[in-house]
Amino acid sequence: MIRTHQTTPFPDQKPGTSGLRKKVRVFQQPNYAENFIQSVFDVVGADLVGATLVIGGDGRYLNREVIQKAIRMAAAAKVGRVVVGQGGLLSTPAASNLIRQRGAVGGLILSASHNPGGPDEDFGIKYNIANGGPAPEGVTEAIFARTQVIDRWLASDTPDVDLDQLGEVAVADMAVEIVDPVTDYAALMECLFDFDAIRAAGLTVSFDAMSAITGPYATEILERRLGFAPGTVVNGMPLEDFGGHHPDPNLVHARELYDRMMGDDAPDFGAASDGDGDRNLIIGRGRFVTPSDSLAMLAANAHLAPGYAGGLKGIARSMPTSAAADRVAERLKIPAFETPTGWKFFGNLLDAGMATICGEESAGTGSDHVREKDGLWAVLLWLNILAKTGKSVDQIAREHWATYGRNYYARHDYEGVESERADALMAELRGSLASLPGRQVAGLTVETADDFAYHDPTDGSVSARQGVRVLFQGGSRVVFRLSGTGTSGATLRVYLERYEGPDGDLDRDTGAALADIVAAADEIAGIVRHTGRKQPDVIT
Ligand code: VG1
Ligand code: CO
Repeated sequence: MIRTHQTTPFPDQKPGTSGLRKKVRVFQQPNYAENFIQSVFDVVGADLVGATLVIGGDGRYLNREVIQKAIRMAAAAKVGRVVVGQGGLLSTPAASNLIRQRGAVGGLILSASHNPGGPDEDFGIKYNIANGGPAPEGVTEAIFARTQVIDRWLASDTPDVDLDQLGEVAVADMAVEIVDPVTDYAALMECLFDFDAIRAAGLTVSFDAMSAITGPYATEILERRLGFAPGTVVNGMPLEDFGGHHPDPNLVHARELYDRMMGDDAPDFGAASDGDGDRNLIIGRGRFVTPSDSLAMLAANAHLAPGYAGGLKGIARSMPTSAAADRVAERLKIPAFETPTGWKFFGNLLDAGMATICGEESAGTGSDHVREKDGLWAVLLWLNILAKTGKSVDQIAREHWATYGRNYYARHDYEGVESERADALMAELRGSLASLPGRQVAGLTVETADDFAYHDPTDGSVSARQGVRVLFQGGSRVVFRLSGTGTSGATLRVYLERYEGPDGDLDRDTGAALADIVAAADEIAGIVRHTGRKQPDVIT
């Protein structure tokens, strides 16, 4: 039987950069998750009837509970079949793949990605559309509008489903299919990459799954199918609270891996992924590769993998990501695209066949094989390149810079800033844009300054106010924007970049190379004055 439950709207259900993210306690309020899920279903509407819907999450605290709710609500929305990862688990890229393979109408991905998990931490819900990618802005805005007026949600009056039992059961008139979360994804990876070459290369690898979703995927693919030694995957068991850690693969939260890769007994290749498996950290023995550089180096060498042997159609990067990938596109004579932050802007370019590889400075890289960024994909493409060239990560990086020049790059995050202060900083900065060109700051001369607006070349849609960028003479740059994934206060992100040509000094310390840009950033935006912070909380 289908029951109607009365409810009232919550004012704060606006999806951010990547879905709705809130504290677990917020999601635990009566009707909170239901209101959002029902709003999604109301927006998708009749397309749900008889259709397939994929549901899975990164296994964090509340995952199973919300999946049970979503199943009952899908039955009430007359969905024909839901496909759920066993144990409620699906990495974000695996969910994207399942949506595409099953011809699903879309999917619910339950994750707060790199944010910590547990009863006092974060949870999230994201809706992906039929191409497997995050719902575009038009859809997320419609969902938000719906949350503001919702007055009822519907659910079948049925007991919980056993999420651990593979196979098919019925919930009201709907089929619930519990599938192995890894199998289809691992098969896709085997088509894209030369597993024989990787196996034969005799590389040593350390992969840190950060007690999050990639554990089972990495164990199956790296240890079982590619034959890397047992123990290659560390922290391989997904935990509801990620072992109390921040499942964010950066130099702060994956410090142990970094230290190991810089030590005497480092393996050839080190990598890590995040809570939901869509990010990657790449560190060769003695060589950290910035995500922006990784995108450029992967694009330059992708033809070495069977899935990309025919070449690339184009390269897309988010605006704050360094311009390193643009130089590769130029040499390959293919288009380069610059989109706002967040994977949802890449979907149209991939669907239109205008880009093949995409990436973000925040450790997200991916291709047209799915419509999400994909952590293990990046790891496997790197391994494929190392195996085919016989070179080390350090060698590949040095040769790349000697050809294209080097974009020294860092991101400074100021976390938990009072929202009013962060908004005041951005407002003042936006107000000063017109007066910036020609100004001398910290020995640099501002060439141009603007608030980035994206004009989607496929559908003509415009996304304005996507971050302030200040370009200096000589190709250095600073970008300012506020995070759209946090769950308390504001996070100011400051992206710093200096370009050094192939004949320049390619072996500098990044901090030293960026020092004058850091000083200029503070002078331009008044970071210390507005936030009261002398130092960023996280440097990546
Ligand atoms: C951050 C990153 C962005 C990424 C997003 C989702 O967004 O900067 O590049 O796409 O997280 O990644 P923001 O608005 O906080 O800067 V994930 O792995 O958290 O889904
Ligand atoms: Co993620």
